[in-house]
Amino acid sequence: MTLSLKGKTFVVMGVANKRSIAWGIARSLDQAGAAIIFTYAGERFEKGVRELADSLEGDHKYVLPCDVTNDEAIRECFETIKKEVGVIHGIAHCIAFAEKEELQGEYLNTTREGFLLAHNISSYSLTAVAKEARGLMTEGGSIVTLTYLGGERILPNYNVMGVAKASLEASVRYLAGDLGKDAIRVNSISAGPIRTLSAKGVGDFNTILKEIEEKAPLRRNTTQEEVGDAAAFLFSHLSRGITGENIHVDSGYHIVG
Ligand code: NDP
Ligand code: KAL
Repeated sequence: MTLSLKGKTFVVMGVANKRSIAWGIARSLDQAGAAIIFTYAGERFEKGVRELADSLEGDHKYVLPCDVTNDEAIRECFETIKKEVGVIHGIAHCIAFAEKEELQGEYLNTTREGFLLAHNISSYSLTAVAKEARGLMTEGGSIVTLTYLGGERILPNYNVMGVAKASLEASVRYLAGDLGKDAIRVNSISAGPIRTLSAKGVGDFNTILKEIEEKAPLRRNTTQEEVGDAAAFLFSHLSRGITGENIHVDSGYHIVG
């Protein structure tokens, strides 16, 4: 990869382990020479994220807690970043959660609690983070979030997460509308299925992957690296005219069927 992000700093939210899509983004950013600040939610992941950060080429000092359900935690996280680093140039928001029980059977059975939790963590968090990060992107910026085709179409079992992704994709457009005057762009990447911790326990994941191999224009599944490189593009000057967009990095599967 020839793209250079030297001298730029990005916050990568949502590395749980080496399979995380956020980790693919971090590796692409690292290869491009960027500085990375990692945030995590679960304390049990802190040590692992620190070790992963240390395994990269660049010297990425900061691994900070940031539970996105907590406004105070988000504020503290970005205050620390402001104090320690000052200016940032973008954020990779790679965060979603819904209770397991909501991710099977009929969408109709979604509970009020399950609906609100999924929307809180998977959609509202982007807005909450953008609000705190705006003041740190004084040289312009790029915010990238991750979505899935289930936000545009009904897909089995995705259920409330599909509705949350639709809300996330609409938030991308409204945030792009608000932040464009500050030279901050906001886009999403709609990734094809990748076997991560979140995807674990999904009964028919193999069937989903096989169908993509058979039907997607590129006849193969999506990799973390492909998503990472698309994110690096969205973080770079090369994408300066793009905002409010949803780029599918899914071997072209979204145009089929
Ligand atoms: P991972 O399980 O690796 O990452 C999910 C992340 O969400 C974890 O790091 C987790 O942090 C974080 N998270 C959950 N709750 C909170 C919270 N309250 N505050 C902060 N972070 C939280 O899975 P993926 O890499 O697959 O998921 C990343 C994104 O990619 C998600 O938005 C997902 O919907 C999207 N996506 C995934 C696809 C796939 O096939 N895997 C396809 C398309 C989109 P912690 O572990 O610290 O709790
Ligand atoms: C149609 C697909 C099949 C799977 C159905 C739903 C998947 C929803 C994704 C959602 C993020 C998964 C969870 O919230 C899992 C959670 O209930 C349990 N897991 C955890 O708590 C782990 C430990 C932590 C790290 O996970 C999180 N998220 O915090 C969708 C497939 C084909 C594609 C996927 C996986 C899309 C996606 O959005 O992730």
